[in-house]
Amino acid sequence: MSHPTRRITLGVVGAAVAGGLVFACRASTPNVNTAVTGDAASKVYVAPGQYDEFYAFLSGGFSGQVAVYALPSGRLIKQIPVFSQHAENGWGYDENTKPMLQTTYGFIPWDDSHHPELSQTDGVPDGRWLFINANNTPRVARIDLSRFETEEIIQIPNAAGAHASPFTTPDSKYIVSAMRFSVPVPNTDVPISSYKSNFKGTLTFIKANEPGKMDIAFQVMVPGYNYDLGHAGKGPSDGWFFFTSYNSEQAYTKLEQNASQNDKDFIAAINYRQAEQCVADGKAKPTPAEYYHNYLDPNSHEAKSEKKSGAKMLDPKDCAGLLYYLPTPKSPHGVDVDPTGEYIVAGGKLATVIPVHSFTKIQKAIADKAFDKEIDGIPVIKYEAALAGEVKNPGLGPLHTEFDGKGYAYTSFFISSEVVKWKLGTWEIVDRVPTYYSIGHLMIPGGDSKKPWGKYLVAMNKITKDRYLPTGPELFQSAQLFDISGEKMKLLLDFPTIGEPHYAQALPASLIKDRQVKFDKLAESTNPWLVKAEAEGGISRKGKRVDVKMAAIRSHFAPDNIEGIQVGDTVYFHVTNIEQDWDILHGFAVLGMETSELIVPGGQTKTLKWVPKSVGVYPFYCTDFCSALHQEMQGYVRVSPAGSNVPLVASLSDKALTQSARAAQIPTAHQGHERKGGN
Ligand code: RUQ
Ligand code: CUA
Repeated sequence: MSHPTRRITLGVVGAAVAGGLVFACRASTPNVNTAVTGDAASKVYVAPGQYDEFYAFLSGGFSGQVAVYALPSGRLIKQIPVFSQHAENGWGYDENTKPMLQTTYGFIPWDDSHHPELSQTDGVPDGRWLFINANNTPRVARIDLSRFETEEIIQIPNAAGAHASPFTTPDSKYIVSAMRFSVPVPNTDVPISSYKSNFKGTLTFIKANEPGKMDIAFQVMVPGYNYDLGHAGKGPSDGWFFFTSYNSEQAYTKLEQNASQNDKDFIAAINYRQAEQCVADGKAKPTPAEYYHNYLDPNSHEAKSEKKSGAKMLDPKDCAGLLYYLPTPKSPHGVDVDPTGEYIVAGGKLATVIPVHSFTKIQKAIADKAFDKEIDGIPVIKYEAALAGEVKNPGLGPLHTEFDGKGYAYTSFFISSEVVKWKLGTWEIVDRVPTYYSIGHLMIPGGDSKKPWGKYLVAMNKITKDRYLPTGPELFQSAQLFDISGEKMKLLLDFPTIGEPHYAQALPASLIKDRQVKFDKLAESTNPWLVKAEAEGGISRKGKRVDVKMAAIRSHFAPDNIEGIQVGDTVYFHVTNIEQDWDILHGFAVLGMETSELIVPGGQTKTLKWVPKSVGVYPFYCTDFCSALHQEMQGYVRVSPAGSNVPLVASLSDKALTQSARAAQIPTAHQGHERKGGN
């Protein structure tokens, strides 16, 4: 969902009223009852020095990032910058990571990240990677979970609004991306009113299982609806992918009304093995496409952008058995596949039931040709022919469903602001709890996989209101943790979140905590500006470009006095943190720079670009409190007029050397640090 506003909330409510539904708007009646039971505190209390049981990855929504929480404590333990510049550690500001945000639209400093997705092996999260989508300028990213760092971002061509993304196949061979906003494909200048004839959607399959080699495998051209969410089949339905769509009305104005006319929209069920076959048989058409692939090399810590072109586009008309539509009430949002792979559950925002499709019945309907009609070569399967059952009167505004692996499903209801627990197969409702307020996504550790770990459920709520001390007009979003180990769900904890989390993923900490990179080995770095020891620091000039190679170690920079820079020069500071120790980081900032600081982990080299505009002496310093003498970790750059004859010199001052020797027990060698005119 998009960023909720009062108006949108009331709009949906209005539609529900028009549909003759009666409900209580909990969001407008603050509930002072905290609804927790007596032992809640002990269930979320993780004693100082103890670890939590789960890592949870919540998308940042309009922050563009990923927030990592520990469960059950709800403690925020990391923000991973992905699609937005992050001044806190220089992501997207330093020369190393700027290429990560490159697209055919230029350098993009922000995006709207919705759905984190853990990589899987045999349908179970394996802790290797986390993928996440950028909704606005279509991209997907891969985060390496041994570093908690974004390593790869690929742009999706022929796409707009990459919302149904980046859900994975059970082997993470592919992740997908489908378009929330249909546009002309390829995009071109046409009247908006020609929507029906000119606007299309695409379903994109992205090769995902080789770090550094993510690429567009193939795309499927589909009618111009709004493709909203997706999930892969598993077990018997392995090889299939399911995408919801709304706006089968093909409205292009006032969608609120005009896209809410049809009783049913469609789930697109795609047999992607059939797609692979059709591509292999040469049935895909080469289509113009331009996109960027950006990769942060884990050995050099430098990102490179590569512009690529061309895509393979499949038309369902040319590939029989590729794609079917399942009529689904009404304006469906989430589509979730249960752990057995048999049931496909849809959350119809305006539906009065939760429809559940049966994979077995879909296969039979295809064999029997139980079709209503065909749309652009896509057979529409009869609703009843595919239906496993309906959960009746579940609540209002169903959005998303997760599973506990014990035969139960948990669905979020935005309008009636609650989580409803129901039984797969009998479709009976067994429990419901209110959420505070207006829940969007919900998440159970492994709850969309073949083997959910269960135990907890996190509700991610859109409206916070009175849950925390007020902070002016804008409040943080609120997550709530529930205990789902028993028959009845129990509220344990509220915790605030960063940005607007849409989806989340979680897995046991044991799957990743012992695989963490603690620092990079200097000996293995391939960074061209690496210095392995203080004596390797230096300075060089090529025309108006000056490169300074610098070592950072508790508690000084080497060199730390630089002269001979001139107005009109572009200076690159290449700072290597030569510490070989965990969690000893150094920062770097220089007076008047027009970018963020550098933050350099042990063994890495990072580069800051600086263009001094006037003469003077400019201090630089370490921004990360690294030692008792962190305040002494500083230096100076002298900037002279253009054409001046001050020689280019970089030196390590005696002062810094003596002090650092005291702090870090480095032998006091005074010589060998002075360099002139090159290194
Ligand atoms: S979507 S709840 Cu991306 Cu459901 Cu937000
Ligand atoms: Cu290095 Cu503070």
